[in-house]
Amino acid sequence: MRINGQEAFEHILKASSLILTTHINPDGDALGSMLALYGVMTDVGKSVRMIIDDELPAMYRFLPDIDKIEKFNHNSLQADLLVILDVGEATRTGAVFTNFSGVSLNIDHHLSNREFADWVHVDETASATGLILQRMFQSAAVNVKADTATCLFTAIATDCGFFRYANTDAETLATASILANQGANPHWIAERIDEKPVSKVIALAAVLNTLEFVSNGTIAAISVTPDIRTADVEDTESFIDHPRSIIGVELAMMFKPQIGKNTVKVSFRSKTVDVSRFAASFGGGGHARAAGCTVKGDLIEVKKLVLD
Ligand SMILES: [Mn+2]
Repeated sequence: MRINGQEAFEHILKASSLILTTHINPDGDALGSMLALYGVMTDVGKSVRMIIDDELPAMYRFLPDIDKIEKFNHNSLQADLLVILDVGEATRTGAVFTNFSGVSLNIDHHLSNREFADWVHVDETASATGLILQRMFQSAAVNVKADTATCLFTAIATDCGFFRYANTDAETLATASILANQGANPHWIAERIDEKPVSKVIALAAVLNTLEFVSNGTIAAISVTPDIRTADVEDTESFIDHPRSIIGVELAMMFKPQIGKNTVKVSFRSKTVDVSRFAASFGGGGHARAAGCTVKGDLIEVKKLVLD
């Protein structure tokens, strides 16, 4: 059932025990939103656990309380309420959703949201799930501490490319200002997000060597071929920003074969076309300007299929 933000927050406040989760391959919005809600709810005395069915990317280690996140261990999960943040469909939680017996609430901003939870508060106009949470905190007059502001600022800033993507609107900027007032340090957060190990720069150079164009240069594709060492490079997602930035390119794609599986992860970024519908036609989803899917086959097969 679709509910509004106030109703969603009331459900959270009514529960005495909460499990928070988010999507596999967690990004800044996923982790920042989960940690912000964790901070606010533990402050009011609730029993709160954070569980993700995946590893945590090292680049977000600076986020307060990130060490409290548990990796899903396939035990069945129980709490008054499962809050699923920044997730548009159940399988994106890994096996967390299916192993939880109880009532679930989904707070999200994905255009492709499938409304799988008992209660769903989805606002696809919000630039980040962190923005939706900050709206709830503000309207409930929650005292947002500096650590929580840092988590929310990271959530919002990373989902809008540090206020450069098409989803950056007046509310996004106004909210960032409020969070800066509440103790988030934009420069410090940007430095933490931007710094990277040398292995990542070397992997990026190799990936950019695979750059190719189709459709008269309006589509640019890069591939994370298996020979490119990315074992210690967890976040290759940002590599797609390079082909996307090329003059004349309307649609950027990145192909990444998944080791040990006969599947390829495909990411899409666009300047004007709706790629969420395109990704959905391959069983994926996302946002209008940023989406992705996982397609069966090897790199050559999947590239041909998608580019055709
Ligand atoms: Mn998000």
